[in-house]
Amino acid sequence: MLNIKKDFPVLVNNPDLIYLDSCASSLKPKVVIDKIDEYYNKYGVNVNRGVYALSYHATEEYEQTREVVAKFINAKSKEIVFTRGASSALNLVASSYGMANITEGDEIIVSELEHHSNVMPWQMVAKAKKAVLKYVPLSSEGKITVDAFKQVLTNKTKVVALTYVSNVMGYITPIEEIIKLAHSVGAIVIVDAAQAVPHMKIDVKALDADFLAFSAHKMLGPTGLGVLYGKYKLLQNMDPIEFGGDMNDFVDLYDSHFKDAPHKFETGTPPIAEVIAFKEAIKYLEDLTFDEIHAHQEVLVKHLMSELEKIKGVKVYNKTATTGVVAFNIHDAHPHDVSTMFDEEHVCLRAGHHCAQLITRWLEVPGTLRACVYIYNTLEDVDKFIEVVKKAAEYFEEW
Ligand code: C6P
Repeated sequence: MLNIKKDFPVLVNNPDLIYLDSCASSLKPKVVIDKIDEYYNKYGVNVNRGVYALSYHATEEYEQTREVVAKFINAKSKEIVFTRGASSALNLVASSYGMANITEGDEIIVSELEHHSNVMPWQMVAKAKKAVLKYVPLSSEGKITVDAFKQVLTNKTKVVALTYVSNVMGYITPIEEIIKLAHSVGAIVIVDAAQAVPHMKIDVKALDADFLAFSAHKMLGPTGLGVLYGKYKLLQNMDPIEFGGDMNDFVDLYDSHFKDAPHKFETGTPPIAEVIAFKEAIKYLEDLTFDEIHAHQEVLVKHLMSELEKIKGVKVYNKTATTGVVAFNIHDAHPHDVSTMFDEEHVCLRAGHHCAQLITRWLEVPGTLRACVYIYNTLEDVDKFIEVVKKAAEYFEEW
């Protein structure tokens, strides 16, 4: 089992804290915080603009992260676009690729497992272009299956936008087979990997994904930063959706010429400290190794699920999920009412629809409680969490 709480200042400074909200945002190890500190204390200047040594250094540190990210997912560095988060990355594809390539009658496939940021942008495209939005029917457990995907795939399908791991159900979508099928009808696939990248090794070439989006802050990195991977040919053929400083080669009175991808998508001063520090998060994860991360998580999830199952009045919605997400409710109590009991006991978890209202509606509940275990959690954390669940189950039974 991993034993790394000491690497996370928030856990060191709050020894009573049981942090089970890593799906919303993970905690950051000291190496990441130190790198942010180093940027502001030692060179703290803009990138790609200054013609002086400090600016060259900042630019070098910034571009090194692009290389580290590319290697991490087996892409080329020119295929990595830095964005404000997974949401911005997903919106960029819909607003640029979607608006330019979707026409009347085309079909776009999504699912009820999607986070709002991977469904709302396609609703906008479908409305604007008179295209048809289709939903993969979920299995009785709430999973996307290859067979169900085949039911909605047609020769009119142009775009498939699916989550790799749902932020509520935690199931892993069989995305590799789905991508093959989508490509067989000429559709492109956008993979929302925001909840996948923190937990599993991703190889965009092996997957043959056209686009893949994720956020730094869910995988030990800084906030305000995301990544859009795109096949270079697709990125090169796309127009930027924001215009301004540093994304152009020259600007004339009535026309301008953009830089090549990825730079044409990164206008304005980027989140420099965040990008620079992000590589430390990736190095930290890689040093732990995904084998160790899996093994650790497996023990925690098994223990958590088996203990929850024993408590009367607890309903778990995703019993077979393995990625560390557990969605549950206690009796018929509203998750927001229950969550205050967890807060009183220093247990951080999320309650509500988790910005994925379609799946809570599919589950026919107003929301769920959601506990997410990650690399720094321990069996003791799970036991303390279970104690609070027991207390809440007793309290709300009498309510
Ligand atoms: N989910 C959660 O608590 P941003 O907020 O842009 O970094 O990521 C958006 C996003 C996209 N896809 C999935 C699958 C996600 O889980 C998220 C973010 C957080 O579940 C905050 S709503």
